Amino acid sequence: MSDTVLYDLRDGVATLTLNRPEVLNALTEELLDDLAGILEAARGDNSVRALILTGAGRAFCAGQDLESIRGAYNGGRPDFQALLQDHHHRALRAIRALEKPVIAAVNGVAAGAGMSFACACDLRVASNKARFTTAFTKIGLVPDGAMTYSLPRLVGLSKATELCLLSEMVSAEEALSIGLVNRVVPADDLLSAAGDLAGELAKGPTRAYGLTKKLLEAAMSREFDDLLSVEAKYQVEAGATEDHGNAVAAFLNKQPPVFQGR
Ligand code: LHQ
Repeated sequence: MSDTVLYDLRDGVATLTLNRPEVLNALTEELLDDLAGILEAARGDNSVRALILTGAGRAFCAGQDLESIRGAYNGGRPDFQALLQDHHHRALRAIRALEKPVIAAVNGVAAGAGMSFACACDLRVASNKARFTTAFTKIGLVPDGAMTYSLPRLVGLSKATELCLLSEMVSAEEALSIGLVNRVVPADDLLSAAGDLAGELAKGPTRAYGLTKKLLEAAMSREFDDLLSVEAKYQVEAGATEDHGNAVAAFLNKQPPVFQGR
């Protein structure tokens, strides 16, 4: 594997760093495949209980690397279908399929598919230097990277429509005020703030977190009664975990719970 994505695992927290800082961590097929491979491996790795996705250098991610597909415009067009389906989608699906919390630590600009990746994560902690732009319409494209799925869910349809049509740059402060990010911290504190949050989650009931993530996803597209059935099914599963049994016992003994992630 190349070094387009750096990987660090400590105390249950895996940090994935997009690592093409000279081009603002723009996405190539190689980077997307590396990212997908790491995420897919993390899925079955019990030592990983929370993840952080961030960028090296001054940017989070500037979206698709337009230089890498420059040649395809010589008398033609890139194979959008293959690029999206075989590379972008594999990495996005890997984030959503992870039954563990994934935090985007947005250190700088997040543009186009870079913003889509930030939105695909479960939580977003932003540096005060972070900026967001959907960017797609600036180059005559529609939003991709499931932006039209995630953005309206985060900020509502009206704001998502504005951001997708106008592609204006959104500051970290505005991102916080519209619910696009969960927290904004000083740039120098970003990794420690994201690390603290991920560390807290890594010590939590991993199975319940994974099921909660799936339940929230299901809730967006189900009828009320249908959702109650899904909820009961997942509660049966969460209720059968060692973590649940131990936490109830700890509560009854007036002790703090200790979660093992199983
Ligand atoms: C870049 C990029 C970049 C290459 C900065 N590529 N080099 C999916 C499938 C198929 C096709 C198309 O797209 C998609 C999904 C998408 O993601 S479409 C959207 C693609 N992204 C963009 O359109 C954003 C393009 N970048 C920008 O608008 C700016 O660079 C932003 C606003 C992100 C940051 O602006 P600045 O802070 O002023 O930085 P900069 O523009 O000076 O960039 C620094 C360097 O990074 C520069 O290279 P240089 O050699 O001049 O230092 C840029 O060329 C390079 N870079 N984005 N996407």
